[in-house]
Amino acid sequence: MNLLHAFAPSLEGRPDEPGLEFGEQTFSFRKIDERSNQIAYLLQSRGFNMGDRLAVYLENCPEFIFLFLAAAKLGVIFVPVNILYKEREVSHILNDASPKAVVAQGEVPGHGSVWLVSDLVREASQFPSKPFQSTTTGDSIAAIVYTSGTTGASKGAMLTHNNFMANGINLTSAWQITERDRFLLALPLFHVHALGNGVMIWLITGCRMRLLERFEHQKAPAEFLSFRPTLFFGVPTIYIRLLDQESATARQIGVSLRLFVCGSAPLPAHVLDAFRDKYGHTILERYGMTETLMNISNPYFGIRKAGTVGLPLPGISAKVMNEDGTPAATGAIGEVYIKGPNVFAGYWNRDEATRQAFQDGYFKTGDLGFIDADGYFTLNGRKSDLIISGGFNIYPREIEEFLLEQPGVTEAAVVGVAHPVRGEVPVAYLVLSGQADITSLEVMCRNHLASFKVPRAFVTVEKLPRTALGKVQKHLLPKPDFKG
Ligand code: MCA
Ligand code: AMP
Repeated sequence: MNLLHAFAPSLEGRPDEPGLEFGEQTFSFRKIDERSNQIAYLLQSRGFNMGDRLAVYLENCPEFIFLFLAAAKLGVIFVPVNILYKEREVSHILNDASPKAVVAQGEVPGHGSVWLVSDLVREASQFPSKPFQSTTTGDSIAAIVYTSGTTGASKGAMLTHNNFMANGINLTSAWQITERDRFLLALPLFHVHALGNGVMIWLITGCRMRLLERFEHQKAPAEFLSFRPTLFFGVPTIYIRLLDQESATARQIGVSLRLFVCGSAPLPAHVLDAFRDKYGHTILERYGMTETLMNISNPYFGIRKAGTVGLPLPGISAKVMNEDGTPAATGAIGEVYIKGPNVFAGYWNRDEATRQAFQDGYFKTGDLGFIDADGYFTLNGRKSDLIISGGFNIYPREIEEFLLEQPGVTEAAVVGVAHPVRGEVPVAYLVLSGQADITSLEVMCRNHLASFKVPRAFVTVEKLPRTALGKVQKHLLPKPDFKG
């Protein structure tokens, strides 16, 4: 079975229902299926074969979804690229994945030959919309999604059709999603939160989805009030932004809602409480990763414990392990290990990294946590010094390496500092020689790094505090106080 079998009850079973809204456009499930058939025939005519990669560098738009479906039909591997990425970050992904084409709305930083989505749509309209006979199987790779790499360069996680299906079917049942839901999706489709959760639950259940180009906190209330969704997925920054709404608006939004889900970064318990007071709903927090899709979730029925990520989803084994490979006792902190049909097939082109990521069939998440007496998991940070800002991941090492390439920077340390809205933001601590200045360093960062990776403060220090072995003691660096 491949993803199209899981989507058949919607694409074929509810052909005349309005499946997707985007701006003024509405697409029935039949139209969605036909558009993706046309693109699949077009890609085939361009010589795309099973296993070839197709990269997309697109803001949220219906074509993003049609392309994903077309690739799934053809067995082509879909490679979504974060549109906030600049030349340096995009080049790494495109060199690594070596796609046969890159589809974009305009220029792609540092990449010459782009297939404009407007041209692609025009060309596809010349192709038949009849069903496309797919030979893709559950073990075929559906997508390679790049995750921020601990060593500066990101790695491509290979996710199979079965991974996506297991995740989508699990969430549909765990969160009681049905064709009667109205789903508002404002998260970027290039990450698995929107693609692996949002698109899956929508196409598996055949509910109605309104897709937004992005979450804009000034415009979001109007979208809620006009679409009246029953279901919404967000990252903590989105829920913190929603707390700015007047109580009357919040109540009105809350009336139509059935379920608010949060993930991708820790949801502070005070936000969950304030949101409940304002919107009348207890946010359901869950935990996942690009490599595993969703692992652990607070229950739909039952207690949603603030500060925890809940219980392992059906069919998923989760355990907490000590450094020495023994299981941690109840309440003791260790590394979270995951096994199940949701776990990826390995890193693209990186056998050694793949081998190191697993132990006895379990994926070692790098997340630290503990299990309480009721079996609920609580996360306590990461083994590495990953920063999560607004739900986007940042590895300090990547920014440090970039800063050290700049003339006059002799030492650099990047640290995540608490921020009331974004959760954390990166701050750079620098030892400079005569020729460097902060203003031009900031401009360099803005020009070469995705906006969320640009340090929100640059602090010059005479030297970085180090241990006797030379390791930077990041906790000793003075932290600026961000007010939001
Ligand atoms: C953020 N920015 C964007 C977008 N999102 N620009 C274009 N398109 C976007 N979709 C940039 C802005 O240019 C701005 O840059 C900065 O980010 C913050 O924007 P702002 O308008 O102030 O937004 P905000 O109110 O702070 O909210 C940002 C956001 C965004 C909407 C929460 O960070 C976001 O969409 N986050 C979701 C990321 C996500 O889906 N992660 C899932 C990863 P500047 O600062 O330069 O002005 S998957 C995952 O983690 C696992 C599997 C899991 O568990 O889900
Ligand atoms: P990514 O590599 O973008 O898939 O991000 C995955 C990481 O996000 C996980 O390894 C966690 O560190 C973090 N994460 C996801 N959901 C949560 C959550 N509910 N609470 C805390 N951290 C989370």
